[in-house]
Amino acid sequence: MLAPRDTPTRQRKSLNGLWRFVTDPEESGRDQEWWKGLPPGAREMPVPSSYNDVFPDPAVHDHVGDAWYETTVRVPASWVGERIVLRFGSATHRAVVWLNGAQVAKHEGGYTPFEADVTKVVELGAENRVSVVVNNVLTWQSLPPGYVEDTPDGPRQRYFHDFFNYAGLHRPVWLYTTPRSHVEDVTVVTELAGKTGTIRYKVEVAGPGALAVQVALKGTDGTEVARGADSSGELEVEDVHPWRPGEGYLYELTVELRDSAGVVVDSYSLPVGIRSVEVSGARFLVNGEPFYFKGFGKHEDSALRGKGHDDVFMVADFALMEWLGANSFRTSHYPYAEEVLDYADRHGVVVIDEAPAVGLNMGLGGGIFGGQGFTTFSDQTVNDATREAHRQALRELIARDKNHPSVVVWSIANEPESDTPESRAYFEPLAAEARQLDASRPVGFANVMLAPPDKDLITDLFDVIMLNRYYGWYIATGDLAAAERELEAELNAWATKYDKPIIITEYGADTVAGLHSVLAAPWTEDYQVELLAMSHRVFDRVDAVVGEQVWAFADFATPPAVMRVDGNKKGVFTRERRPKVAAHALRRRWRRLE
Ligand code: BDP
Repeated sequence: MLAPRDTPTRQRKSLNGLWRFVTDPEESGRDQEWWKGLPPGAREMPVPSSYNDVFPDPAVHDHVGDAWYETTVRVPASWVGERIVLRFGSATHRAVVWLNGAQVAKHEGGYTPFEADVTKVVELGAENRVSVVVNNVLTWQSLPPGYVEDTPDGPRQRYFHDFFNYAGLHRPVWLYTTPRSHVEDVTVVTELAGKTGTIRYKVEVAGPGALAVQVALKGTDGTEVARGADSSGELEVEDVHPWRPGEGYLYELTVELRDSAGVVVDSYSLPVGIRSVEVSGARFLVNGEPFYFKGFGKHEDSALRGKGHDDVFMVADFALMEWLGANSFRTSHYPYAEEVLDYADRHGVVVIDEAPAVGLNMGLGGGIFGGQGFTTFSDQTVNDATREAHRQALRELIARDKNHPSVVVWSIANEPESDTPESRAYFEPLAAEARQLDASRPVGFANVMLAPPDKDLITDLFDVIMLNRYYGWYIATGDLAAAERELEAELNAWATKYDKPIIITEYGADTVAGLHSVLAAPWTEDYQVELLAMSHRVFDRVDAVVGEQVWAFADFATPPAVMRVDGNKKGVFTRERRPKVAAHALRRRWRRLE
């Protein structure tokens, strides 16, 4: 799926700003046709943002069910003759969209974009009303899963993941044009052999008329370096300037559609980084060279905005990662905004791109304690319909992100149950699906502590081993000597069982900023520093470990829980992005200052 861009043949208009907003606790909006106009009492709500934390109002913060958004947009009269598309970066977790009272889109899944061709519905040169109902309910068939409990005080959303169930219009909303006959999609796969780069490309065209496809590749100085005259083919780039970790060199691939007179009908430009990714034995190779992941599991999370995309936080987070010497992160536990991947592409940051499949494990509590009292896989819980939703989420993730050079691994789930025959039956087709959708990138999942190598039943289906490990925190709490022994024993067991690279995708300790103790005690900044140092000693002793991503980049909001102090405090930065002492320690290691 192409991102909307301004090109010589396309225009965009942003719908970001203040929309009208109302929650619908009685679920009456659909019956009363609120797409014809919101009832009195609607408030103003910023888009993009989560709606939960903007008002000091528990009825909004803890709302379960439908919430309505409405805005108006003046569509330029000059857009006559164009195809006009309304596009949402995401709507969490599902939405129905109307334009001028006509339903134009319906989408399930809170972290991927969707769009509607509104050419026939839009009124040119006039105000148009856009109405959206978003619904935040999590069920056993949604990703992530959850269920609603009816209580005497109203419905309560329960779920199995450790971050707050933020909802709303989290990402930019656009109205954009394309010509009637247009570039519908472009796919690129790149390879690197010595000084020669190869781009295999495929262009999909939609609309009337037989049009010729031409593609041209330019370097950053504007020089054309390769050209193709077919809807699919291979471009060879001699003396290539590769995309590499730390340097996001991007060529520009311009796709043009021309009519029989040679007139350009549509033009679309895609940034392309030429790089290769490969797993070879227990090594992870980028451009043929061993790559070591240094970085974080993150969240889209900040005060007031919740999961709303925010350029200030995005740029600041990347800047802090660079300051630390981090080279990578995982989009735990859902696909992040497209703007984030564009930024990673431009700055040479490596990304493990994760599907919104978190909480598929009833052996885990909100963090890691205690079971939930359900069976994970059953007719009543995670079932075939969930797997279909999961398959669809993978399709949409890969369709959106397949062209990003920064993305080097697909993570198809976080900490799912993976030690039962049912889990194998569930994941085998999904791993195959991911490979079929994109054969060019390794596929993995983040394994949970409950499924060490003697219990896990699915790792053979994947290319990389990604481990979330809490030695020194959830086990061997406060005993770093025992933690060191046990962590090393487990990593060696993985390395003995499989000839695959191991990426530690989570390790860390909850840390209250400002809390210190002489003898490093859990929850203090001193303990976080020592736990990370202990982990690093072990990683450095196990050859198969090819990466370390600390949990987490910053403190983040969770549902209320006895193990959470105003949210999850495993951040190396506070939620406001102030460093804890561990940030300085990581910087010394990752920038090799010690
Ligand atoms: C892991 C999860 C992550 C949690 C973390 C924790 O993958 O989402 O936030 O543990 O407990 O189980 O802090």
